[in-house]
Amino acid sequence: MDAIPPIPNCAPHPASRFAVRRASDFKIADPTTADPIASILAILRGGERFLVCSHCRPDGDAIGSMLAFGMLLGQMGKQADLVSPDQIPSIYRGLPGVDAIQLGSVVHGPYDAVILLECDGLERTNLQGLEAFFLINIDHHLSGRNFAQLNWIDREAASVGELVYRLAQAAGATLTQPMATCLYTTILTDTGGFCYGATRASTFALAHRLVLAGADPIRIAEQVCFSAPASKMLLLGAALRNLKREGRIAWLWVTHQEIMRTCASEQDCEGIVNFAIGIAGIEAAAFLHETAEGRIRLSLRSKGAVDVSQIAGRLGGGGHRTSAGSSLEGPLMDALQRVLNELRPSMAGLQRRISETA
Ligand SMILES: [Mn+2]
Repeated sequence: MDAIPPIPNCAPHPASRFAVRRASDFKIADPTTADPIASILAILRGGERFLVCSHCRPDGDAIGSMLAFGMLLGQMGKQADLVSPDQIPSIYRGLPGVDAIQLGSVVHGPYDAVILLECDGLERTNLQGLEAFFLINIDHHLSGRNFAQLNWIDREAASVGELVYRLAQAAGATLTQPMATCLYTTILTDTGGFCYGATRASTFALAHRLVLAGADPIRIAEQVCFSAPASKMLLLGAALRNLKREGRIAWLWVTHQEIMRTCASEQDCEGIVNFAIGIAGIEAAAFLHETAEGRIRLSLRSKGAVDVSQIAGRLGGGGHRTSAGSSLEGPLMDALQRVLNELRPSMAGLQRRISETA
């Protein structure tokens, strides 16, 4: 990875009139407060300057939620710094306000609070210096944890963007076209185009409201779903040559050499696993790719019968029931063996359940 430039706006703010607040300055009796929306709004209204961040290698939900949260803070008259440790994938670079996201790895503040979107712990952010601040954790993953001073985890939400929408509604914010565009992107990407995850009637109701507010579903879909670089298709070809099937499991992989040969980036690995879960009769799928550092990135998908967040959890990662991931030690074939060792028993249980009900 390229050297990460420092975050220009993360130095102490010259106009700042308030002292740096530390997590210990805040007294919240119950971290799993009964009314997280009201508690979060109270913190936002009481402060002036906030940092908004998400997980490393940000996806559509991470980026769209960060941008929408920044817009909400802007409407509230607050200052928002948005930061990512990794580049924004090209398909999201057309999102409104995306230039406001700064690349960086160390944060300084001062901030009244740091908002973490889609993270089950500080380590997911790949940012240093966060532990000094009051932390607000907003998540919808099964693997979500109450690690922050204030936690709002709704595992029913289709995207964290859906939670940002609810927060903006409670704050009385105006749903502008740019905000609606960012929030629609979070739902479109996290549900795989309204195909999986927590897609339900309320998801379409929210999409309806966002389109009425100016989100253009055709233009957003074109940007997000039909703008892949050619390198991604070449990499997909290499991955499909490594496709294997065993019963109800399918898996495929690419080596770092194959990534280099196709001139692909790690971002191009996004979504390749969907071609394996897309096979008839397959209940769980895995895609592994080798990083430049020799680590192995694992993506898991399920059609719902198997909870891949548990499998990812046993391999040091996490996620949702139907979509999860992890980072493993190499070499690639050893990592694949560890993944199959976890997947096979879960499929055996599934086969039993299917034959019992037959
Ligand atoms: Mn998400």
